[in-house]
Amino acid sequence: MRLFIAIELSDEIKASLRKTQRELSAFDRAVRWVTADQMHLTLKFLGEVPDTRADDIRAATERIAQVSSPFEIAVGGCGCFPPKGRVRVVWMGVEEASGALAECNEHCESIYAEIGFERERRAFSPHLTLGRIREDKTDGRLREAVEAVQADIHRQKATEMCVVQSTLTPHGARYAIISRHSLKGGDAD
Ligand code: 2AM
Repeated sequence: MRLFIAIELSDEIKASLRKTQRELSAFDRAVRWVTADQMHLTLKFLGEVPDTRADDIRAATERIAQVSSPFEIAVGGCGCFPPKGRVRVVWMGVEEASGALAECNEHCESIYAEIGFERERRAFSPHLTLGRIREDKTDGRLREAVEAVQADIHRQKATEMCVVQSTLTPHGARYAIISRHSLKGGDAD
């Protein structure tokens, strides 16, 4: 099974992501937009794992949740990966002022490493993927349009993290939450 760890998004944030996707609809041919049920904030991508590891992963995730504090994200600016050259991903940025999101990601890196998952080499760059590029023949117009988007800031409390199974189908990835873990750490209210 293919697994990743994520925070679910509120309907309000999903609606704001949909609005931004509509504003960029001139690029519908270049971009495969994610659907509302595919939107999430990834904490850690685990990849393909044997089904027999599901219990280990659930237990490790519960340990992470026990030491991670709830937090509030602010979703706003729009950008592209990579930062220069041909665009591969269009995203909305995620900010979290207290440091609890970065700490939660750090707990993920260290606790999943204890059970055999490689640490991510790239710095954690929290984002919400809006779309992935099929083939960018837009000569920079897509990047310009993304950088010109003026999206309102929307906030959301995150109080639980989820283990998510991803099934790749010819129509795109289907995600199913297989367990939820309440964030119980720290001194957050
Ligand atoms: P992305 O949104 O930036 O593409 C499920 O695939 C989730 O895991 C996506 O949110 C994806 O991030 C993230 N992810 C991180 N590393 C990945 C990888 N190597 N392959 C696929 N997805 C990855």
